[in-house]
Amino acid sequence: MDRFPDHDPQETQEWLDALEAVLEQEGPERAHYLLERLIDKARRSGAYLPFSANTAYVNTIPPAKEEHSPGDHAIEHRIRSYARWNALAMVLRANKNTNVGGHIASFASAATLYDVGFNHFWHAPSEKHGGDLVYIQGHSAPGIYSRAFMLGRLTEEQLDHFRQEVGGKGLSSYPHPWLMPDFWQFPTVSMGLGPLMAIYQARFMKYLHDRGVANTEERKVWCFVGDGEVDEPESMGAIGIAAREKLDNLIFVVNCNLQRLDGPVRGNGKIIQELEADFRGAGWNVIKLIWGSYWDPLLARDTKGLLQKLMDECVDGEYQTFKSKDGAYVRKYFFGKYPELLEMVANMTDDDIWRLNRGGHDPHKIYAAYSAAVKHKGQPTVILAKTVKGYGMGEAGESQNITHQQKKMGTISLKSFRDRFNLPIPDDKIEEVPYLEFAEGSPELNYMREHRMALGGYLPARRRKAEPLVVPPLSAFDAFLKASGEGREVSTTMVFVRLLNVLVKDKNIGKHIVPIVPDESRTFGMEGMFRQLGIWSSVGQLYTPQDADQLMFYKEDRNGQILQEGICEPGAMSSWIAAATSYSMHGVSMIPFYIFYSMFGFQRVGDLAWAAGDSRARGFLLGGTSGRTTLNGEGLQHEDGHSHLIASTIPNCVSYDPAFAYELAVIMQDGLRRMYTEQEDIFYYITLMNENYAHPAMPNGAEEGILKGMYLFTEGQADKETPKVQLLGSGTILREVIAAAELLKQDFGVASDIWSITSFNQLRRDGIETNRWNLLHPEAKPRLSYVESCFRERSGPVVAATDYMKVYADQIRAFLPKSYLVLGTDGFGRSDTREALRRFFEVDRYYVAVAALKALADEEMLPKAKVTEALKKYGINPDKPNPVTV
Ligand SMILES: Cc1ncc(C[n+]2csc(CCOP(=O)(O)OP(=O)(O)O)c2C)c(N)n1
Ligand SMILES: [Mg+2]
Repeated sequence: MDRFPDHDPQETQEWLDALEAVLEQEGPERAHYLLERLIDKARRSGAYLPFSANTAYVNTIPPAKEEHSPGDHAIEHRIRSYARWNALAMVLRANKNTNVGGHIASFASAATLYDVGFNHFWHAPSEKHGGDLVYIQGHSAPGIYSRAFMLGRLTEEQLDHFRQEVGGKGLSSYPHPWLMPDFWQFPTVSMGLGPLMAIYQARFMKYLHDRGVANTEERKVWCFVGDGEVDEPESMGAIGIAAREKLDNLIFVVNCNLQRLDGPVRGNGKIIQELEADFRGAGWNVIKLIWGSYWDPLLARDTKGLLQKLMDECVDGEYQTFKSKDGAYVRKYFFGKYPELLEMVANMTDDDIWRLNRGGHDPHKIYAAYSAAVKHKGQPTVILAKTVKGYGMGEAGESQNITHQQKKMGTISLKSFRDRFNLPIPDDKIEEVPYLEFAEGSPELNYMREHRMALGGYLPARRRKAEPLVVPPLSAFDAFLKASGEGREVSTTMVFVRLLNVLVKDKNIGKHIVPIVPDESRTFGMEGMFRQLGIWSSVGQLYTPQDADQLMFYKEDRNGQILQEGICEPGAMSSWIAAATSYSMHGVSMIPFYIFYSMFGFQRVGDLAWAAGDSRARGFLLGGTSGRTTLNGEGLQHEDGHSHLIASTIPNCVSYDPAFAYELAVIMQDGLRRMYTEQEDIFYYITLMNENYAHPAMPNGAEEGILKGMYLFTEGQADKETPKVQLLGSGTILREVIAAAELLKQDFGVASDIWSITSFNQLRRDGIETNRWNLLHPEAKPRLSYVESCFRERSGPVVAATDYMKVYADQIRAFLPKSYLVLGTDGFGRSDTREALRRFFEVDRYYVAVAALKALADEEMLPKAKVTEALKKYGINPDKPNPVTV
């Protein structure tokens, strides 16, 4: 308001009095209406009124509108105090003997926010309710364990093994479903992924409901977010989507303790005000939960708005400093700014002033905010709760910049913590930091149990399996196992789309398929599915599509099956994770197929792919237009030569680079079986290409090799005198290898065995496993890796060529008894024809032939002059610059 000088205070007062009268007699809704009309009138008359999404720095819900908690507050306080202590104890104890780290201050600030949720709001899955989903902030894990311990869900021994998981009794540092598959549901500790995944989870629940797959109506997604965490673009980047999709099943709780790891979040500003404007601007329902009940009488007496003015003026850096000091300091430096306010608190002691609490520590206010949030319709809700980082830690960390990593507390601090929370620990035991439990039959334990039972059971808890699905046998894909026939040249992408078409029509699993595309359907020839399956939209289609008169028009539908994500790979990946973990979160397996430009896959959303592994996701990722030379024309940013390498870093990601239709059919069928019938916690990454060619029939008995990673495609005919090579090819480059074998035979009389390598990644995994076994069983008969067993009775050097970096094929070197020469596409891509690119990157048939001759020459099976002859014959300049350097 200071921006506008008041030229006529009397007139101002008249308007304010008029408003006051409306508020009193007709209520706030009428007042709101009149104000909106006045603003509208002013704007229509040409006045420039810039939008402000901010309200005063006070609670959104006034005391008179607060819904009262039905809980027993004394009992809840005791429960919470024990929870605080145990959380702290497990970190201190874990660090006494080992140096494994842990966090105290985050949960200390959030304890009441969690406690109210556990006691009153969060449903576990039961007969009556599908269960709420709670994304817990990673660094609050000790507090969650602490509560589970008090309920008898975890033992003291487990608590003592916090962050010491190797022996099998430990507790994960953070929420990791991979490591604690019955407990944690969502991996959240990589900042920003929790909020992003929660938004798409809430959206996916609406999708499931609209499609009639699962009833998700009463269920909510709660997501706890750190105020520092909102710095991540992933945290804030999708909030507009949540509002647009009207996700009223979504509640964010931002724990605004004003600090992150190094220091203040917004020392010079106010994080709550900043977020209020961001979320309101995006269309969210915003509930500010700033001040606790002890402030209510002061605010009620603040008729001139001076206290509110001071609250507005004070920045977060100051608010943090206040809570690191004491009541006398707050009196002097906060209230002391205005003599009237100093007067207002004159009859309060310093202790009274210190007790003025923040909203996020007040169970009554939290209850009121939560109950308003769960009732709100038509919008997602964010609760901005102001708290104190390290609450209760006193001089050991409360509101101190160092507090985030504080994992030690001296005896004096522990004693004052004990006294502050009235904990029954005698002085002579304090240094042991004993865990506290409520005795069987105590009112506190009964209270905790009864409240959880009323809400359906314990949380967090994770479901490991759903009903298995009956997946089609390989014979359902019979058409793909035969040769495509003369003139029927198709890409593996087209083959995939046809396979998907078979699957969506399958009577057992058709309904479970979730095709996910980030605005690339036309790129992959999937536009036919728009009409056939429909694009899911919660409002259906409110317009006549431009192409309505065409067979394959752009159809949006409430029952649509396709998730069209727009140009948002992190969002598409989050949808995929929601679908891929649906077996656990919703008790019904979904089969997501997310297809993307391989270059905008793992390297764009790598950390989400890692979280998918941790989440035990089951589904298919399809890297379309894969390879450095196979996507002609697109150039450096599009041509991918390394996604398989990134895929190989995720332990439960199974990856393949098939060349032919039957390979893809075999791989997909087996993936369906493993993930949805056997319910293995793995997911698939399969690369697809856009090069059209004819597909041969499946060689007899090739299935096993296709799945293991290699099989003999054709055998070279050779007598004893004929030199022989083993040629390995992957993806479309297999076709260059096949052509190279022809050149070798015709031009140099060399015979080749040709192997199709469907996965160098899988071959390496098998080899590593075999070597490991041999290492640990030195006197047993050594086992052979699959690669070794393939080449045991084969002669001639081995040459491999792929459309990826050389290191991809190089992965099996250790398991090859012979010399091994690898061709690959290291370097930046560029646009040109496939032919020119393959020559440039030295992976075309001529280079394969030259490499084979060189390998034979190295083994003295051919004179070196033959290699020179081939270079000349195929027009290869030996002084051509290395493609990596240009
Ligand atoms: C992507 C990512 N970057 C950095 C970190 C390291 N880190 C862990 S906690 C933290 C500070 C968190 O502050 P805030 O979000 O405010 O949470 P608080 O502990 O204050 O509740 C940081 C930087 C991380 N876990 N994830
Ligand atoms: Mg913080």
